Amino acid sequence: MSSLLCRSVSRAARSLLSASKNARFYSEGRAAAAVAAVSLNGKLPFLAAFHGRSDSGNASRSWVSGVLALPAAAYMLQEQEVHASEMERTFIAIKPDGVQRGLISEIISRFERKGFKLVAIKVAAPSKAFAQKHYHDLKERPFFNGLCDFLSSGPVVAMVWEGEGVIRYGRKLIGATDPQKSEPGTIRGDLAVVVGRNIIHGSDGPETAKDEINLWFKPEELVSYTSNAEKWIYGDN
Ligand code: DAT
Ligand code: MG
Repeated sequence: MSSLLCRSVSRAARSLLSASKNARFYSEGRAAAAVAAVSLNGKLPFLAAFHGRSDSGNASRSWVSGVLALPAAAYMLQEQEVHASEMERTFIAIKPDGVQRGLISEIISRFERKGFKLVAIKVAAPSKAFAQKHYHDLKERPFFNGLCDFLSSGPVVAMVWEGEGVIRYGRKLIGATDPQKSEPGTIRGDLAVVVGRNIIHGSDGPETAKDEINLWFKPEELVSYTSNAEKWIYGDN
């Protein structure tokens, strides 16, 4: 299919899906896709004109594959909309040691390659008071003051990552708090040596994730979008 045709089909599928949102069949992806595929013939008369051609040239073959792609495209679009509203988010920060050691791209790429989606990012220079807020649950610990001095000593890359199970799995990617105990293959296991310089922070549960995202970001700094890869990262068989 030409890219123009692809765009038209995609637009038509999208408009059909949004039109069908209030209809009962919206909850059943395959039914919506079937309706979309049938209705698209009416929406794209130039496509319908191809219908019934008997020659076996490329145009005919690409029309056939186009027809087959329509239900799938509509189904995938709908799947993505459902996913976007259900996805979990976590707060991840590259601490001053990770930034100073040039590990920003290394750390981001591990989350990105896994299939998680970056929805917010900024370079911040937190004050000591801000660091104390961030680590408030550790205020009784002997290392609290040094920890807050350290977090406020340099740039931090603050991020929000989104995906199914991202809070728990993000912690797995990061590894144990003490890099001496982190497994090889984890971020701290591969890239850090001591607990006081373990290069990365990750929320440890749904409540802290929500609190930390709210502490570091304004709602308008979080960007909701559908990534192109999502239809290949998520799916049930
Ligand atoms: P995590 O960062 O894995 O969630 P945590 O919340 O228990 O770990 O502690 C926050 C940070 O405090 C941790 O990343 C590094 C520092 N820290 C933890 N235990 C420490 C210790 N015994 N000595 C020095 N710093 C420590
Ligand atoms: Mg913690």
